[in-house]
Amino acid sequence: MFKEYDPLKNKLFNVMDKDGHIVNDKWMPQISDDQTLKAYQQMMFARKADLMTVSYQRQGRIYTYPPNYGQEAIAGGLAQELRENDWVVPAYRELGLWLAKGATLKEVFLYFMGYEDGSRFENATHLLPVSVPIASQLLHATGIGYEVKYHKKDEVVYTFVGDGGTSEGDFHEALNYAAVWKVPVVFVIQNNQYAISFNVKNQTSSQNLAVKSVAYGLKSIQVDGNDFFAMTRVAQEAAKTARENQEPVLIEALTYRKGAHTTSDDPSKYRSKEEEQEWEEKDPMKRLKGYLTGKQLWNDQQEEELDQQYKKEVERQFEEAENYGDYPLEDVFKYQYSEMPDILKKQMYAHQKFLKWKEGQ
Ligand SMILES: Cc1ncc(C[n+]2csc(CCOP(=O)(O)OP(=O)(O)O)c2C)c(N)n1
Repeated sequence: MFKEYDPLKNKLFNVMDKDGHIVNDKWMPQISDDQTLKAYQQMMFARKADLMTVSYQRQGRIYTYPPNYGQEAIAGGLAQELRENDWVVPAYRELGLWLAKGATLKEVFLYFMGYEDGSRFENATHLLPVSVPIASQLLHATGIGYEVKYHKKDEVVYTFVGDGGTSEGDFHEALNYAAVWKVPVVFVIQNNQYAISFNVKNQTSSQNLAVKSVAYGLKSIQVDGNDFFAMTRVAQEAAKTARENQEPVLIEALTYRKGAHTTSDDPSKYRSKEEEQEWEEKDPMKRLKGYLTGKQLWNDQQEEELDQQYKKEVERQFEEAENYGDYPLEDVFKYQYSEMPDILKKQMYAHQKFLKWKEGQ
C-alpha cells in the first residue's frame, strides 16, 4: 500500500465514493457488516455529543470547545485497530478517539469546564490528556514509542496533529527521532484545511503533507479522511507496520472542519459558502450512511430513534458534569509537579489571599 500510494506520486487513497459506493475493491478492509454498523453508531454518538457541546457553550454552560464536526471518520477508522494497551497521545480535537479509548463524555465535559479531573480518565488506559501547545504532544508520543520498543511491549502509539502543526519544529524533530530509532508510532495529521483562519495552501510549499516523511525516512500515505473504509484500511496497514516491523508511519488524513476552530471563532470571516458546500457533499457520515442504507443495514427511522437515545445520554452526562461541585483552588497548582515546589506554593498562597480580599470587597 505504501508503495502504491507513495506520497511523491500525490495519489490520494480512497475506497468509497461520496455516495457510499465502493470504488477501490482491492483495498476494501476486512470488516464485517456488524462492525461497520457499530462504527457508524459510534461516529453518530461522537457527532451528536459534539454538536450538543457547541450548543451548551452557546448557552454559557461550558467555557470553550474545539468542534470535531466533519472529522468523525478519522477516529472511526482508527478505532477499529485500537487495542486496549495502545496509546493515544492527542492534541485537542480527538473526541472520537477519547471515547474509543474509554474516556467518558462526562470527563471530556469536565475538561472543558476547567476541572483538572477532566484529565484523569477513570477507565481509559494509555490515554494522555489534551495538549494545547501545538505539536508538543508528538515528542511525548515518540518518547513513549521509544519506551515501548525498549521494553519490547506489544503496543502501538497513535498521535495526532493538525495541518498547521506540521510547521512546528516539534513535528520535524518527532518524525526524525521516530524514524532514526524505529519506534512504533503512528503519526496522524488531521488535515482539516485550516489552522484557525489560515488555509493549508499557505501552510507549505510541499505537494502534500504526507510527503514530509520522505526526508526523515518513514512510510507515509495521504488518505481521504472522510472515507471510513479508507481510514480503516490505512489503520490496519499502519498498525501492522508499527507493531510487527517496529517502524513509524505518517498518515495525512484529508478532511474538513465543518464547525468553527473553537467556540470563539467565526469561520464565515475566512471561508466561502461554496467551499463549505463542496465539502458537505463529502461528509463522512453521509457517505457511510449511504453505504449502510444501500445494503439495507440501516434506515432513517432507526437513525431517528438512536439519535433521540443519544441526545438523552449526552444530556445525562452533561448534567453530571455540571453538578460536579466546586472547583478546588489548589487544583490549578497541584498537578504540575509530584511535589509542589516553593515557588508554586507561594503563588498559591498569594492567590488564596487575593480571593479572600476579593470576597471582602
Ligand atoms: C505552540 C502554539 N502556538 C500557537 C498556538 C495557538 N493556536 C491554537 S490552535 C492553532 C491552530 C492549529 O491549527 P492546526 O494545527 O491545523 O489544528 P486544528 O486546530 O485545525 O485541528 C494555533 C495557532 C498554540 N496553541 N500553540
